[in-house]
Amino acid sequence: MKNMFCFQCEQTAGSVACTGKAGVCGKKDHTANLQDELTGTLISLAAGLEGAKPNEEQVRLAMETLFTTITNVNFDDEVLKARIAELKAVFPGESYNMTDIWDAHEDIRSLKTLILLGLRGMAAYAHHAYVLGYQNEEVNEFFFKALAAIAQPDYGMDELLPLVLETGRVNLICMELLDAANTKTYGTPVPTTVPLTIEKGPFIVITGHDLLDLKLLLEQTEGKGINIYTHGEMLPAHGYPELKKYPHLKGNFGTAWQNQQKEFDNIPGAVLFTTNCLMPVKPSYADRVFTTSVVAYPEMVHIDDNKDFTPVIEKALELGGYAEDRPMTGINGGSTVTTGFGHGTVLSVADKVIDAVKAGAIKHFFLVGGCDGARPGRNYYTEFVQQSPADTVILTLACGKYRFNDLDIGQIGGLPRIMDMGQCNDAYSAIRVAVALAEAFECGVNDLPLTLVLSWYEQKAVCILLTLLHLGIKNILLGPTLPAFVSPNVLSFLSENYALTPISTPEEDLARILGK
Ligand code: SF4
Ligand code: SF3
Repeated sequence: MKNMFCFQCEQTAGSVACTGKAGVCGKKDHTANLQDELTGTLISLAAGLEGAKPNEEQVRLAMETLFTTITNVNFDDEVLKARIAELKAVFPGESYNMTDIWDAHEDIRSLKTLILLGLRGMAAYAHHAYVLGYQNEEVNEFFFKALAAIAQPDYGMDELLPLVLETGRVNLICMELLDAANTKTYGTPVPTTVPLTIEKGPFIVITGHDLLDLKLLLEQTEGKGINIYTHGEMLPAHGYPELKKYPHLKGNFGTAWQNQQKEFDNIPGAVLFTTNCLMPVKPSYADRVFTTSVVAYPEMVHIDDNKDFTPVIEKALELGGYAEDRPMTGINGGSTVTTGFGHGTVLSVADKVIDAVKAGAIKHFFLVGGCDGARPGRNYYTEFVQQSPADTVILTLACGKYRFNDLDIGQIGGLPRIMDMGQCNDAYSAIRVAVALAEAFECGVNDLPLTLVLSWYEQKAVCILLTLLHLGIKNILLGPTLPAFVSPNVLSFLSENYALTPISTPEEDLARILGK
C-alpha cells in the first residue's frame, strides 16, 4: 500500500504531514488513501465537465464528497468505497491522482491545497443550507470550477492565487446563504443562558453543526421523558427561537471536541454525531455512539437519510441517564455559558454599542474564535481573554470559545463582555457587525478598533480565513501554529499583503494591539 499523505489539519504530525500508518487524528493509512481516491475521482468529474453546468445530482455528490473528507468526519472505509463507486457511476473515467498535488512544487502544492481545503469547509456549509432547502448557483458551480483548476498541471501562482481569494469570496456567499437558511428556518438567535448541569434521567447528547438533525431529534423525543443536551458546535442552537421552544432541550454537555474521549467515558446517555469532530471511539462508550449524514465510524450505528432516530432514543432509555442531577462545569469552573449574539441581536443594539465606543466605554473589540484542539498552546486563548482589559469586548464563535466561555468577565453598558455569535459559519455574523461598525464610523474595517485573534484546526477555518483575506482584513493573529500547507513563499505573500501574524504571548499581543 502506498504511504498516506495528509497535512490538512493543525495537529498534523511534526507540523509537517501525517505519513505513517495512521494520522494524529486516528485516521488509518488505508482510510486516508481512500479519501484521496474519492477526492481524485471528484476532481476528474469536475475537470470532465469542461465548464458545463453541473446537474443537481453532481452538486450533491460534490458537496458530500468534500464534506466527508474534512478532518474527524469519516473513518469508515466501507462508506468511502461506496462513495467512490457512486461517483464512478456518474463519471466512469480515470481518477485524478492526488500525488500530483502532494509531489508538486511546494508553492503550487500550497495554493492547490488552500483551494481544496477551502472547498471542503465551504461544502460543509453548503450542505447545511442544502438540507434546509437553500442553494446558490454560484456556490454550486464554483465547486466544479475550482476543482477543475486543481487538475490543471500547468497552472502556476498567477492562475492559482486569484482562485485562492475567489474561494474566500464564494465562501462568503455560502455563509450568507447558510445564515439565511438558519434564521429563516429557526428565527433570529436571541441571547440565552445555557446550563451545564445534566439533569437526572435519560438523555441524548447531540454534537456537530447540523441544526436540522437537532430539530428532528427534538421532535422525535417530545413527550418521551428524554432530555437533549448540545455538545461542541451544537451549543448555539439554544439561541434559535424555533429550537429553544422545546422544553426538553435542557443544556450543554461538556466542552470542546478534543475532550470527548474523557467526557463520554461511561456516559449513561446516547451520543449523536451530525458532523465533525468525531474522535476514535473508545470501548467504554462505543455502544452508545450514533452517526448520521456524512459522519461514519466503523461498527457504529449509522442513522440514514430517513432520519429515524429510534435506535438513539431506545439506547437513551435503556441507559437511563444519571440517578441524580449532575452539575458539570466549563474548563474554568463556570456552571453556565451564554450564546445567541448573532448579527441580528448585536446590530439591534448597534446604537448602544456605537455610543459606548464614542464615549470611550468600549476601547477595543476582539474577535477571539475558531477551532479548539488538544495542543497546550491553546491556553493562549483563555489567557488572552482573562487578560483583556475591562473596557474591551470579546466577540467569539466556533468551538474555540470553550477555552473561556464559562468565564464571568463582566459587562459593559448592559452588554456582556463575552458575546458568542454562534458556530464557525457564523463568522458571517462577525463580518456583518464589523461592516456595520465601519459604516457607522465612516472608516474601513481595518481602521476599526477591532482585532481578529483566531484559532484554527480543520478545513472550515481555512475557508473562513480565505473569506477574511478576500475582504482585505489585515493584522489577523493566527494560532496556535501556522498551517503546514502554507509554503514559505505563500506565507510571505500573506504577511506582506495582509500582515497575517502568528500569535505570540497574550501579554505581548495585547500590549502591541492596545499600544501599551
Ligand atoms: Fe493528520 Fe490532520 Fe490529516 Fe488526521 S486530518 S491525518 S491528524 S493531517
Ligand atoms: Fe470545532 Fe471541529 Fe473547527 Fe466549527 S467542531 S469549529 S474544530
